[in-house]
Amino acid sequence: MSLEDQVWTADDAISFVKRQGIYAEAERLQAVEIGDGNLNYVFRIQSADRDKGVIVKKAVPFLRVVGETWPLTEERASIEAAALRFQNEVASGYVPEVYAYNPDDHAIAMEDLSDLEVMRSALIKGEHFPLFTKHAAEFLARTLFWSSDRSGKITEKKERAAAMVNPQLCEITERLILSEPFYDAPGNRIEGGLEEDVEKLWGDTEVIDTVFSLKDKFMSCGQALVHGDLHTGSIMVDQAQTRMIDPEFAFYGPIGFDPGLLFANLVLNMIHHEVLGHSPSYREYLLAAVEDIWTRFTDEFCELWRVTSYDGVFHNDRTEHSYILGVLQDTCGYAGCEMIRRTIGLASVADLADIQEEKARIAAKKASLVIGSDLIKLSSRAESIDEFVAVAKSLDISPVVTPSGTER
Ligand code: SR1
Ligand code: MG
Repeated sequence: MSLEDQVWTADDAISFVKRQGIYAEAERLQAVEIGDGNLNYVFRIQSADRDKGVIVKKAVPFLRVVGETWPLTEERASIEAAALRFQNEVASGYVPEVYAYNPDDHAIAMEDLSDLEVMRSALIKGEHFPLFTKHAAEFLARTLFWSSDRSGKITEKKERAAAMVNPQLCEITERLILSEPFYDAPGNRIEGGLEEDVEKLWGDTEVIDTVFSLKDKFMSCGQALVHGDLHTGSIMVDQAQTRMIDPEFAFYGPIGFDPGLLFANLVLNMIHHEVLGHSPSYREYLLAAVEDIWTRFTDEFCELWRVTSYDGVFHNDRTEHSYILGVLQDTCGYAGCEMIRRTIGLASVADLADIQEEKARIAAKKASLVIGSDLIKLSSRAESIDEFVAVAKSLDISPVVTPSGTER
């Protein structure tokens, strides 16, 4: 049987939720495959008798977007279930509830969030979410603090870290975010018109050497249980709620990786609106969000650190400042890598790829490469989040189409 024959049908997903006791055998159910991600198959199960459905996420033994030429362990489902359960414990309300996980099926049944929108699509439409910064900051502070050594839960941390070793998914990140976009790798997708920009990036020794350090830290610094893929496609929102989904890349890594990916994707969305000549106030909204998330996240992290007081004399203004500064610098660096890989690497994002007008799309990608490299360089000297925002604002990204859609 080929690996692709192991993909579930809608009936398989229905039989799974019944076996897990979520629905009675006699209940009439419908299932549709709704997954649009790169890795897994996702089914929405609905019963004629209940309003709310159930989501079934099934890991297959290969990377969905590539096929069976890229085999991948199905154990990622156990990492995802464990990460969701931990995150729900310490940051309740910010992740979908897990109803069941079965290690033999490599499948999770979880809360249906179909009433919410994927944040990337909502931001492309120019929507505003007044509670998002508070929610994102609380999720970051609580999950990263309570999984870190700073919480004093040092035995639990080591046990969890051992259970959450995630070598294959980390390798995807090591390749796709922290290696291949920085040399002429076959998987890259470099659009015509970017050749000179890409050559310049690859020839920039400061960028290359800094990416080496960021990659080394990603591979060796188990500070906290990071979500590992916190881009805006991993966030569901509405005006009242924010949920972080899809933590199959979770592992013990550098804290700055999560805010780094999140901020990069907000800046990519900013570029999208800039090149299309949309209202400049949206740029201010997105950059204010970066600043607000950072401030709230670090304030709550430090408050939890003070109250928990595991570090005793070692927790003082000096150590607090240098710890948070290290996280800030990593945040800048990983944000830069994420922007670059979303521009020329294997997995793009709609904020760039779905810009229809070629000139505007190329202008957006050029801007992303410059801001991405500047953020990588900033990572060795950043002192405050204002510098991150200043780099994101530093380019004059002139609109390539007028708001009415006519090319200039
Ligand atoms: C080929 S997998 C590409 C990307 O999809 C996931 O969502 C991660 O971001 C990964 O890097
Ligand atoms: Mg995902």
